[in-house]
Amino acid sequence: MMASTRSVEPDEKALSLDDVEELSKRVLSRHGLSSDHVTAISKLIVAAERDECASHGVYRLAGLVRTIISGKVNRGACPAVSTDETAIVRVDADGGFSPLAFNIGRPELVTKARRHGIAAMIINRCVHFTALWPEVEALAADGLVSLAMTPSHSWVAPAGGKKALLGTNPFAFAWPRTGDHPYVFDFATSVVARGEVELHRQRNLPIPAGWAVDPRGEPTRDATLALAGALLTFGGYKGSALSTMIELLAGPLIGDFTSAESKAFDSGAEAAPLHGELVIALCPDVFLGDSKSDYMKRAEAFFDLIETQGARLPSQRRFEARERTSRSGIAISRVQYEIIAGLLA
Ligand code: NDP
Ligand code: PYC
Repeated sequence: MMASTRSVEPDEKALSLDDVEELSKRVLSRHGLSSDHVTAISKLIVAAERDECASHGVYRLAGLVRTIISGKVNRGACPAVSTDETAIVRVDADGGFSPLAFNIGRPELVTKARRHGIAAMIINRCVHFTALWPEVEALAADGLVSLAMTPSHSWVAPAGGKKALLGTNPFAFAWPRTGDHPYVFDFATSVVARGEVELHRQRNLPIPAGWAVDPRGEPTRDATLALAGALLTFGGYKGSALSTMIELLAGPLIGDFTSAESKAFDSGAEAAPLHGELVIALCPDVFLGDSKSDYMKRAEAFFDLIETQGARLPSQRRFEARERTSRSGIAISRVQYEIIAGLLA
C-alpha cells in the first residue's frame, strides 16, 4: 500500500489514495451495501479525490450513508441490461446506486456504437450522486466520443424564476485524443454543483454572489439560506435551457423522473436523487472510415489553437492534480475526517 507523502496543515489529515479507498469501502460495507456496489462506488470516490474534485469525493460518504439508512436505495441492487436490434441499450439499475449500472451496461454500449456509429445507453431507476467525467473518460478510452447527462433533485430556479424546479443537471462530453488524456468537460448546469455549496456550509464560508437565492427569492451569499432556497443556472437563460433539455432527454424521453419528481419521491429524506441517466456514444471509425486519422489530426490542431493563445482546456487542472496526488496522496480537513470516522462508529 502506498503511503501519503503529502505535507499538510495542522487542521488537515494526509491520506494516500489507498487510504481513501479503504475508508470508503469500510464505511459503505459497514452500512450493508453489497460488495459490487462498494467496489464500484469506492473507485469513483478515489477518482474524485485523486483529481481534486472535493464536491464528489469522500465528502459524499455521509450522504451515501444517509441514503442507505433512509431506505431510498436498494443496497443489493442487481442492474440488468436489456437490448434488441436497435442502437439502444437499457439498464435497469434496480433502485441501486448508478456506478455499477454504468459499468455493467458499458460493454454493450461500446459494441452498439461500433456497430451503428451512434448508440445510446438508458439507465433507469438509479440513485445518482457521482460526477460524470469518469464515465465519458472511460468511453474515450474505448475510442468513442460521448455525452452524458442526468437530472438530480429540484434545487435550481429556472432563469427569470425564483423557485427551485430544475436539477443541478450535469452535462459531460469527451473526445478521444492521441496523447495521454481525452478532451473532457463536465459541469453542472447550475452555476456550481450543489455539493460545492454544501462544502461552503460545512466550512462556514460565504458563497460568491450570483450563485443562489434564499427561500424568499432574494440573492444570498449565505450557504445555508442558498441550500434552503434555490441555486441559479450558469449563463442565465442559456444554462436554464440546457438544464431543461437535460430534464427532458434524461427524464420523460427515457421514461424516468424529472428532478422535481425525484425530490417529491425523496419526501424530505435528503437522500441522493433517484432517476435516470442518458449516455450517447459516437464512433469516429464509423463516422469517418478511412479519413478518421486525417480528421482526428485536424481536431488536434484545433486544440493547439486553443492552447497557444493561453487558454486552458477543461480537465487540464484535473489531469495535473491526478499526476500530483497519485505520487503524494491528498489532504482532507480534520473535520471531514472526523465525520467519516463517525460513520464507522
Ligand atoms: P465547475 O464549475 O468547476 O466546472 C467543471 C468543468 O469546467 C470541468 O471540466 C473543469 O475542468 C472545467 N473548467 C473549470 N474552469 C475552467 C477554465 N478556467 N478553463 C477551462 N475549463 C474550466 O464544476 P461544477 O461545480 O459545475 O461541477 C462539478 C462536478 O459536479 C461535475 O463533475 C459534475 O458531473 C458533478 N455534478 C453531478 C451531479 C449529479 O447529479 N450527479 C449534479 C451536478 C454536478 P477542471 O476540472 O480541469 O477544472
Ligand atoms: O453536487 O449538485 C450536486 C449533485 C447532485 C447529485 C450529485 N451531485
